[in-house]
Amino acid sequence: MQEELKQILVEGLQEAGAAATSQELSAVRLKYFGKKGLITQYSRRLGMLSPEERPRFGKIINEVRQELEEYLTTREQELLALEEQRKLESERLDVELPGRRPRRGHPHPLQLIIQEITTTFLGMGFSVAEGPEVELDYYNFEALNIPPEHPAREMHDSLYITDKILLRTHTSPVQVRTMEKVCPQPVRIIVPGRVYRRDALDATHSPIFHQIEGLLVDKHITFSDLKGILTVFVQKFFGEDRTVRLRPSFFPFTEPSTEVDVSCGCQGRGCRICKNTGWLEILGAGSVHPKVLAMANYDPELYSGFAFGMGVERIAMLRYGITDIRHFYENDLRFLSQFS
Ligand code: 2NM
Repeated sequence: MQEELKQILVEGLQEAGAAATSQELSAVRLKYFGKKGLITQYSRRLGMLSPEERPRFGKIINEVRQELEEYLTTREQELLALEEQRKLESERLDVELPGRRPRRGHPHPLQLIIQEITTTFLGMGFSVAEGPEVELDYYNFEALNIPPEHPAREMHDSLYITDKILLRTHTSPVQVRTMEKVCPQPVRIIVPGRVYRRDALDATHSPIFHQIEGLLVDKHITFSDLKGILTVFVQKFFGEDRTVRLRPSFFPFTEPSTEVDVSCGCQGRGCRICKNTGWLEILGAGSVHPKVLAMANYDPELYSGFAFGMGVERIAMLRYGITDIRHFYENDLRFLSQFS
């Protein structure tokens, strides 16, 4: 019995030493000290011994129990410390690790064009004006000398909300509103914004697009002021080697009116972009019609001015060599990220 107990102790110490985790160690403890544990069973057998034998075996059992228990406790502390250390190691937080940078965005190509054109005009003393996209028929047409029979007023061009309210078809109503507001002060504004027309989407048309219009009203303003300002703009935007050409045209709100062309980058050699004409049509302009001035309360005998308007998409397509307007609205990053 004594030999058996010694053997149990040796095995118990060995198993406790081999336990790699506190969980494994608990299993060892159960095997020896549990309800049906090897040492527990010996303690129970003590009662079956004679009173003479009891003290001697009791002492041996107690010694074995004590030694194994002590070692289990020591080993448990070792393992718990080890596990704590491993846990801390795995949860280590490096407060000096650089953060993950979010991917940086960039302006949409149309916004880049709007910003660049706007900045050029700011440099010539213009300020930026903005106004509503849902507009009164009065500001969109009537105050601009567009009579009721004019084609631009027909339903196929405009998107009406009621018979007096529509989505603006150009940014000109902002210019009328500004004239009304600041009259009789001079006006020198640039108006970028979104406009709406009842057009089907194709490679060169979109029912929603962007315009930049300009307006200058003061005493003694002539057509040559218009040509001078537009030449500065064209040479800043397209290059110092470019020239402008004016062609007679018609707009209800300007008289006289003109189409403005910029000389092509091919320098007249002829290319696909200018269709071998040497010229690119970029905007419309003219002297503000006396009726338009008068409706905004300026005296046409004292004041004169010029206005111009351009399509942002068209300018962007010319600048970047883009052949389909729909690229601007499809939010495909393979397209957009080329303008970062
Ligand atoms: C254009 C062409 C010519 C224009 C005129 C006015 C206003 F309000 F002063 F009458 N705003 N914009 C204008 C003139 C716009 O776009 C092709």
